[in-house]
Amino acid sequence: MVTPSPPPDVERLARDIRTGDRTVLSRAITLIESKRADHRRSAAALTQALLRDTGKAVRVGITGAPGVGKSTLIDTLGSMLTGHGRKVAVLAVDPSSRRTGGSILADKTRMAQLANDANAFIRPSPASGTLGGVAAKTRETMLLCEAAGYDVILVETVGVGQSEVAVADMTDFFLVLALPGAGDELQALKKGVVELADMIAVNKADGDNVARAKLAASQYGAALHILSPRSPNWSPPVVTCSALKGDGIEALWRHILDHRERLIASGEIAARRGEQQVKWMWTMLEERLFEPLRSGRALKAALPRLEADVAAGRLAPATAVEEIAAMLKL
Ligand SMILES: Nc1nc2c(ncn2[C@@H]2O[C@H](COP(=O)(O)OP(=O)(O)OP(=O)(O)O)[C@@H](O)[C@H]2O)c(=O)[nH]1
Ligand SMILES: [Mg+2]
Repeated sequence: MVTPSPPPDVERLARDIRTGDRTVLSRAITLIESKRADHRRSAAALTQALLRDTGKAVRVGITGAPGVGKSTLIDTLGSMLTGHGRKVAVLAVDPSSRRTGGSILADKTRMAQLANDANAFIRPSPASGTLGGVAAKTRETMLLCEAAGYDVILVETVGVGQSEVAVADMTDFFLVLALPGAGDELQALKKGVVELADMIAVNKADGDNVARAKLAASQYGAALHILSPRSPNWSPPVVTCSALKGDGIEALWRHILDHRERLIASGEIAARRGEQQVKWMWTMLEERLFEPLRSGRALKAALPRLEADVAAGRLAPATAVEEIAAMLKL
């Protein structure tokens, strides 16, 4: 296969990223996040140039209801890992408008240790957009971080909408955090999310909560038992931990490494990543194809009228599609 040679500045950027320079990495991520067509071409050339330097990290997705302790866990786990000599990148997928400039700051304060750690790199979620768009940017960012030498990637997403699926689709291990509580906690966790879980960790197992956390863990364990696991080589464990106190975090990481070892041996990690790459290609293409619908000014102006006419029965949907296709020159 012949790949068009990237413009020289991209080559230099790629070289500087490989040295692990954080300022360069941040600049490259900004390029990835840009919507400008020329930036997008450079960004694609950049990821292509770095492709062989990617893929070596342990990729972990972390989800759970707001306030369950995801950021606190990432801070504790991430600091433990940098203490082991790892380089940790923390990314996020949050397509909702929930998060504005202010809470990016809040995130950094909740990851106070990591935010000041030279071997950690924290990048907030790309600004709000479609889930597909936000997830695509986070995936590319993950690749850049790997090329820059980060060997653990932690991707946080809040348990709303479809963002968990997007994060499960870009990671090797999907960790679901839950809270200690009565049986109805289980109902609170969406079934679809539990099905994606490679492990459930009942967090805040400290102080008065320890017994309740253990009880919740055994209930989750029973519930997981009746679901068919994602991999024939892995039964998702249920653990308890305290992200705040650090209890159970070493054990949690050992499970992640154990999973990795087994799925590398069975070839599943490689197969899963291959499928993910193809899926990314299609989602990016979809995004690209829909782009003119969102950005074409004439079309954007015409869409409300077309929708209204279709809704009122004045215009057949098929005729509306013909009109739109003509405007898109399809
Ligand atoms: N007691 C106790 N409190 C915790 C623990 N982990 C987190 N918390 C507290 O729970 C609150 C929420 O923690 P975060 O880490 O911000 O939770 P999050 O899941 O990242 O929240 P969002 O990003 O808003 O969805 C904070 O006040 C934490 O101090 C824990 O293990 N034990
Ligand atoms: Mg958080």
